[in-house]
Amino acid sequence: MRIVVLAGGIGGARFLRGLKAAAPDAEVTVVGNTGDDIYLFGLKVCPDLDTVMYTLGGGINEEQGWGRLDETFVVKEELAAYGMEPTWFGLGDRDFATHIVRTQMLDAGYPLSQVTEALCARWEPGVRLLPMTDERVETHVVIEDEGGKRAIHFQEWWVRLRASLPALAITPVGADEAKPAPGVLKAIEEADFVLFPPSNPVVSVGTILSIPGIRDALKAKTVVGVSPIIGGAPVRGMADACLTAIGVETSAAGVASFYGPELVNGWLVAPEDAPHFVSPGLEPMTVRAHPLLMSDPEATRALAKAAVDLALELS
Ligand code: GDP
Ligand code: FO1
Ligand code: CA
Repeated sequence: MRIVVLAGGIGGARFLRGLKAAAPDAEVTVVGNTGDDIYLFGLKVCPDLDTVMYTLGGGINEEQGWGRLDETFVVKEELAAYGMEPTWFGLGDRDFATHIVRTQMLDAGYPLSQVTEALCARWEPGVRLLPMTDERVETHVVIEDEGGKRAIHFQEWWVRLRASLPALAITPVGADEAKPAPGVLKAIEEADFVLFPPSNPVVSVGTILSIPGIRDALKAKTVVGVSPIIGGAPVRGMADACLTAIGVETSAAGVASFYGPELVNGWLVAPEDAPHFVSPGLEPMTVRAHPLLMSDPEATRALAKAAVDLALELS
């Protein structure tokens, strides 16, 4: 069985861990979001690719959901002592090594897809991890403060401001001109089905879908998604602020309509959301209730199995 998963960071990575347990013999290709990527101190940081790689490779800080296990922050403190900015992004010492290797390889001329493969040779995530594109795409957020309206990097809005200022617009800068990374379209074409984990619909899955060619390739496929929204709120993080920015209601039905029945064929919602699932125009989508909290390995495996079962039924 060949499965493609479009993944962001924490929600994507945890779901993938469940998928590996639910379908141990499947060949899984992950198309990872790189719109969150940021250059810091001259280094290329790819938070979502790293979150998937560390989570599946056993190197993640479990409580936090991102960054390394047993991390120390000596370099961060030393940079701050020199007055280096930004100080609001917490890069740990172990994590720094990943960004140094990545940047050195990129500077030597390797595309991000090959660099990611090289990093994964150490972590052995048990999936093929591809960036959505080899080109630079950065999600920017338009905010308005005392200084007027301006666009800032997504990480500054998310991490420094904690989405406290409303996003007036969220744009994946560079996406229009970007191409899917080598192997992405082929993996989709050859997949038995495609899964959308409960990743952020706007700045994770939405960003991947903004790369020309990916959405069209998915239209020929059975796609099953898992709602990241339970009872009108994200399970973690501030996805509600992203949905509000693009005029989508923060609900399982709101996210389903955002993807649309022409893209998503099956949709898993929490049992408490199923009775309220009002879906004008969504009839072609098969909606199924299943506990959606990835609270422990067994619940996560069962959720991934429900997604696989629904996809097999619909293919
Ligand atoms: P990020 O890049 O680290 O923000 O991670 P993703 O984009 O992959 O996933 C973020 C989304 O995961 C958030 O919108 C959360 O609501 C969702 N999420 C996190 N944990 C769970 C969970 O246990 N169940 C479900 N259904 N969604 C979750
Ligand atoms: N998220 C934070 O909220 N604060 C941080 O200081 C932070 C550092 C960080 C370092 C490496 C990395 O891979 C991820 C990191 N994240 C941090 C998480 C991440 O940037 C965001 O949660 C996602 O990109 C949002 O989708
Ligand atoms: Ca992310």
